[in-house]
Order: sequence, then structure tokens, then C-alpha cells
Amino acid sequence: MSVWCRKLKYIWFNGRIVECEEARVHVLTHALHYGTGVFEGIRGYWNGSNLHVFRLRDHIVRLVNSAKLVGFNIGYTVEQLVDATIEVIRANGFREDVYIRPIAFVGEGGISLDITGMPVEIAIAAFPFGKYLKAEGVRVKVVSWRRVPSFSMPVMAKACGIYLNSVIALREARLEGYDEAILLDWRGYVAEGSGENVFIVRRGVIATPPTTASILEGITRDTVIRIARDEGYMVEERDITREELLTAEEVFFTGTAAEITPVLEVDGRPVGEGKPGPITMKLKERYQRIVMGLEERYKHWLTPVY
Ligand code: PY5
Repeated sequence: MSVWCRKLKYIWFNGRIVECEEARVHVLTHALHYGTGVFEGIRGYWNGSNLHVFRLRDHIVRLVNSAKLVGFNIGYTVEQLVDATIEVIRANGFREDVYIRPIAFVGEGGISLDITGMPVEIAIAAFPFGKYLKAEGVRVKVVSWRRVPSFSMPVMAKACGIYLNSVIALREARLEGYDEAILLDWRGYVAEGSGENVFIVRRGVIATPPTTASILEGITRDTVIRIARDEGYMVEERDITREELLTAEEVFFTGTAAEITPVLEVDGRPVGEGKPGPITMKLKERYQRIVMGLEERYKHWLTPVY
């Protein structure tokens, strides 16, 4: 039995709800060999009376665009996949916070690198999930591996193969005792974490690398830019140097899994006073309220499951 099937009962697989154990693939699956898949990470939050999926449609649109960038067709519309996501959560009857993982990949189509006409499979799984990074904050290392440049890979796609870059970067940070990695882009500017976007605060101004710095265009990044601006903060999308990262008053990560996580230390140097900064904490609190459905202004980002 798969360890996953202790956590969830049903998975949406190629158009229907199947038992968890049935959602399996063959070892000769193309994506297993060449990384030819695209995926999403989405969260659903249980607020005591209903479960709300955060920015569901935006995530599904990104999934479809990721497939377009890699060069295969998912074969389902955004609306069908939005409905399928809700359907699989309902089937499992979750009444707690969940993480949702849609994945579309090239299936059993041979060993050729030419994926033309190869079958595409798609699954959506949801399972109970808590924190991804230490909520109190993380210690990071600027690693030696650089973020793959967008002239080598369509880095705007959340594509499976690209994650080897994240895996080796995180491995380097962990082997040296850090919690998370920050990767520079090919030019030497700050790109992002292994699975998060990065923000800094300098002289009270919030800044984050632009989409031209080979980053994944994070949905939480977009959320934070918007709520920070709504709060009256100045937010710049601009290139950030390593020195700026090392001398910032505050540094934090954003991501679906990481949510908003304070960075307490970069390369062994404390960020600010080495504890979560006031702007980080304010945005983090606001974010928590939004996903719980407590902020009327941002309710359009939530899709109720029940
Ligand atoms: N950058 C990378 C490389 C990511 O993998 C992610 C998300 C982000 C940025 C943030 O994007 P978003 O805000 O849209 O989530 N990472 C996934 C997540 O679910 C997988 C992490 C293992 O957060």
C-alpha cells in the first residue's frame, strides 16, 4: 500500500475519481525519465465551517500555461479542472487544511524525446497538510547553484524537470545545516528560494525580484504585492543584489506551501535583529486572515468547497 493512501482515499485521475491505490503509473512513464510534466501546489483552508481553496482558478490557469510552455496539451479546460479539484476534495470529505497537487505529465509514449502525439495523463490529489517551513522563521544560504536561466528552460512553467535545480540547491543548503536555499540568477542577482519567491525590506520599501530574474511567477508573490500596496507600502519589482539581501531590514519567503515565512539569517548573518520584522509580521497576519475568509475585500480569491 502507498503511504499516501493512509492520508487520502480518492484521487481524480484522467477524468474520474479513483481509489488512491488505483492512481498508479508504469516505471516507463515518459515524465519519470525526462521530467516531462507540469504541476501545481494549491492550498485549501478550513475555517471551522467551510473549506476554501485559495486562488484556485489562477493556479489552474498557470498549470495550463505551464503545459503550453513545455509543449503538450492537457486536454481539459480550466473550468473542468477547477470543478475536478472541488470534486476530489469533496469525495475525501476533508474538514481540515489541505494541500492540492494537480499534475499533468507525458505517460507511456516510448523513450523518444519527441513528445508529439504522446499520451498525457492528469491527476489531482488533495491531502491534509500543515506547515512546510518553520513558521517562526528560517536560516538560509545563498547556494552555489544558480537558478536555471529562462534562455535554457521556460522557467515561468511550473515544470517537473526544472525542479531538479531546486532539489540540488536545497541539498546544498541542508548539507551545510541551513533550512532553505536562495538561488541567484545567471547574472548574479537574487532569484528565489528552492520553492518560494523572496522579498526584502530596505529603508521601509518592499522589493522582490522581477519576472525577468528567471523566477517562477508566484501566485503568493502576486497576493503579497497586492495586499502590501493596499496597506500603503511601496513595492518594487526590481533586480536585487546579494549585498542588498545581506543588509536588508527584513527578508521573507512567499509561496503556497511556505505561505509567508520570515528569513532570520542569510549566510550566517542575522537579518535585521535576527527576528521576524514588523512588515513581515503584518503581511503574514493579513494573509492568514484573507485565506480564512475574514477579509471581505479579498473574498473573490476564495472558492468554497462545501
Ligand atoms: N518559486 C518556486 C520555485 C516554487 O516552487 C514556488 C511554489 C514558488 C516560487 C511560489 O509560487 P506560488 O506562490 O504560486 O505557490 N512551490 C510549490 C508550493 O506549493 C512547491 C513547493 C515544494 O509552494
